[in-house]
Order: sequence, then C-alpha cells, then structure tokens
Amino acid sequence: MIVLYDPDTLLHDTVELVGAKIRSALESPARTRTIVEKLSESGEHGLRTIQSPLTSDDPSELKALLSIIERTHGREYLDHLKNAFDQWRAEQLIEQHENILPECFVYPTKAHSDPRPPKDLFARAGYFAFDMSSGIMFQTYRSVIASANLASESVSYLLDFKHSHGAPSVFALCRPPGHHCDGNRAGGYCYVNNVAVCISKYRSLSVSGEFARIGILDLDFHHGNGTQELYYSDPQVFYASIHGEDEFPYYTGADSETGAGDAVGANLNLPLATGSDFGEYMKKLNQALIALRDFRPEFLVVSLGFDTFHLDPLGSFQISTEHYALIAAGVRRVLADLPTVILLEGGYALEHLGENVKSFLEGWEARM
Ligand code: OKP
Ligand code: ZN
Repeated sequence: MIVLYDPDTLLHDTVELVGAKIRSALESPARTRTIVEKLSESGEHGLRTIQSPLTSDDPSELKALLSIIERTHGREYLDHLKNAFDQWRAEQLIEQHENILPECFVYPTKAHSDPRPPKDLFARAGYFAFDMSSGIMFQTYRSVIASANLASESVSYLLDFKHSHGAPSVFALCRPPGHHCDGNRAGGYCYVNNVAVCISKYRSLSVSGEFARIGILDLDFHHGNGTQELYYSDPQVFYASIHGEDEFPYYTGADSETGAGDAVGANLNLPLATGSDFGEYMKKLNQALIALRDFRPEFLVVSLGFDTFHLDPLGSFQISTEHYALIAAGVRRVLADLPTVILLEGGYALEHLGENVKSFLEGWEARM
C-alpha cells in the first residue's frame, strides 16, 4: 500500500475551548508525527513524502489544485482561510501562536435568507465556521492546502497504478481532517473536505468523469456531516457512515437521513449507541459494506478515523488495536479490488495511534 505524507501538514497547530479554558487542540501535529514514525520503523509500507503546491516553483500546480477544491468549496470561504490571519496581523501586532476563533455564528432569521459575510474579521470567522474547534492560526492555510493536495495526489497515484497494476489502494495522511467541512464552513477540526477533493479529482481524471459511481465509507467515530451535505442530492455518490449516536456534530447522522431527490437511498447513516463493542460495530460495518457493494461503485473513498478506539478521548466505542486489522480485512472481503483511497480523519489516542494505523494497513493487505 502506498502511504502519502507531506511535512507541511504538521504546521497547523491550534487551540480549542474546553469549558472556559483554552487548550491545545487534540487534533495536533503529533498525531501525524507518531504515525509517520511508526510506519517508517516498520518499513514494509511504502511511505512517500510529497510536496504541497504552495512550496512549488510552478504556479500552475497550485492553480490546478484550487480549481479542484473550488468545485465544492466557495471562493469567499477559501479566501477567508487564506487571508484571515494576515489581515489580523496587518491590523495589530499578533504573535504567531495566536488564533482566530469566532465571535458570532450565523443563524436563521425571519427578515432575510441571504446573510452576507461580515467585514469584521472575528464575526466573519463565525460566518465561515459552525463550531469553536476550527481556529485559524498563521500556518493553517498551508496545512489545509497540503492536506487537500494529499487527497488529490492519492487519486493521481491510484489512476496511474490502475493502468499498470490494477486493484490499487492509496492511504493519505491528511491533516487537518475534512469530513465535517461542507464547502463553506469549517468545523470539527476540518477546513476543506478531503473526500470531496478526491471525488472532484477522480471525476476530472477518470474516463467515466461525471458519470462515475462513487462510494464513500466513513469510519470515523463522528458523523461526516460535511461529506453527507455535499453529496446529499447526488445520485452518483453513495455515502455510508458508522458513528456514535447523539455525538458531535449533533444535528446530523440519524438513520432517517437517506438522501434527497434522485439520490434518495444513496445516504446510509448507521448510528451506534455509546459504548458499543466490536461485535455491534461489525454488524453495522457489514450493513454498510453490502449497501456499498449493491450500489456498484467504481471508486471508493474511505474516511478513516481512529477515534473509535476504546481509549480515545473523543470516542466511546470499545474497539482495540487488533480489531482494526479485522475491520480493514472486512472491507476488502466485501469490496474486493475496488480502487480505493483511504483518507485519515480523526483519532486522538496519541500513544496508540501509530499501532492502530499499522494494524489497519496490515489487515488491508493480508485479506484475513
Ligand atoms: C473531529 B473528527 C473538544 C471538543 C471537540 C469537536 C470534535 C471533532 C471531531 N473540546 N469537538 O471527526 O474526529
Ligand atoms: Zn472523529
């Protein structure tokens, strides 16, 4: 399995509110560092370091990536991510570790239905976010672009390999994660939806283009509200998610959410109760896999979170390290040979994250 990594993803290092206290965010550069360390020492996984287009001399690379991202993300939103910190720094003396968190969130009114982004920087941060876990610091944009580029490049690798080898899969060490972002709002540590980047890239490169049938399997502990939103009325994309019931992001993830218009039936939410164990998890996984198989996709994107781990500070499922190999093998058994991109989402038990990733990759390759 090819594993893609970019050191620029380590630059974003932000804070979050816990109660009334500001702490460094659980979604930290140390997560990726420990995974890279683990995979390098074991050596058997093909770890490749690639470079973000922001560090390239060729401006056309950045232009190409942005045009892929802009298929699902608003330009005003992306400009906000890019410029907010510099704008703040231009107004006053700001230290590098400082962080922009929203002052005021946008909300529905009876008076009008088209609220515009406020001029005030901290108000605008609330217009372009849905929570307080997605602050903008001076390097945020660099990491967001590097993360999206990993997603995009993973599809290039996949399609290149398809011609020579067949049945490939690529794992991208994305950070920040993406599945909570809907294209115009940051939230849950996510700024750009990396699954959407993969899909747009796949549609731009593959022979079937816009007609491609695409499956998404979201295995993060949290519901991927952003991904669901982006493809909710797209009949070509099937979204399946297993996630904690009544957990963040709170307003989506019910099993009654089945898609809209032509796409009714192409969205499958499988919420699991707090404290669910591996057996309960596997029942839902098999349901998701059979639904995905029946959809007959030609391409699969897996949103892979390791916050389903029993020691994760943000999760409650009882999944252990060995289980990740069984989960991966289970996916392969049902969706055998489907070209697949796996994107890292959450997973916050730092001391176990590396071995959990390793277990998953071993199960994926062994086809147990
Ligand atoms: C992102 B992902 C902790 C609050 C955390 C946000 C959870 C984001 C999860 N102070 N709230 O899906 O792993
Ligand atoms: Zn999560």
